[in-house]
Amino acid sequence: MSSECIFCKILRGELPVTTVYEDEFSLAFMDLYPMLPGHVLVIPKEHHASIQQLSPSMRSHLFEVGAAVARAQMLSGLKCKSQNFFINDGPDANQHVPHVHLHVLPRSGADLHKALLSFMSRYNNIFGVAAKRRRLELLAKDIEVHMPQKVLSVLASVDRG
Ligand code: DGP
Repeated sequence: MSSECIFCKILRGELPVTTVYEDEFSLAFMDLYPMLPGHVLVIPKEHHASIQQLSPSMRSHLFEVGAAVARAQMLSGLKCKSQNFFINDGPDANQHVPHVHLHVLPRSGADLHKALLSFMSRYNNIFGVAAKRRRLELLAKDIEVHMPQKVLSVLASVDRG
């Protein structure tokens, strides 16, 4: 864990978060500055800035959780037929939070302009964080209900030894 990292602060319970899935290795939660409604981030509980520092089994686990999130987004009430999965890995690649995170962005086709616009303006918080968090909580409930109790992955068997 890193003392300054905001995602480590979330993991330690020092910052509020709207979670859709958690297991002993990872956490999936609503992006507070979503590019589109239902934007979820999946993080490892270990603090590492780059995917290069993760074990192969941890990288694979993040994508297993991401795939389960994508399925849950499609089953939820979201307008969502597809997803972008992406990782900004390093400052030159627009990584703002130096703790590995997989973006799972629900897409519905004609939403590219909306996504690009919110990418540029999402840190300008004109409606206030409280209202935003209420909206995120409603969306999260719709996603969380379709998540499996536990995502099956190689990690548990590999890393428990
Ligand atoms: P990136 O630019 O790839 O490093 O993405 C960082 C994401 O993290 C960005 O989409 C906004 C999100 N984010 C930043 N601060 C917080 C926070 O305090 N809580 C949550 N839930 N998301 C955050």
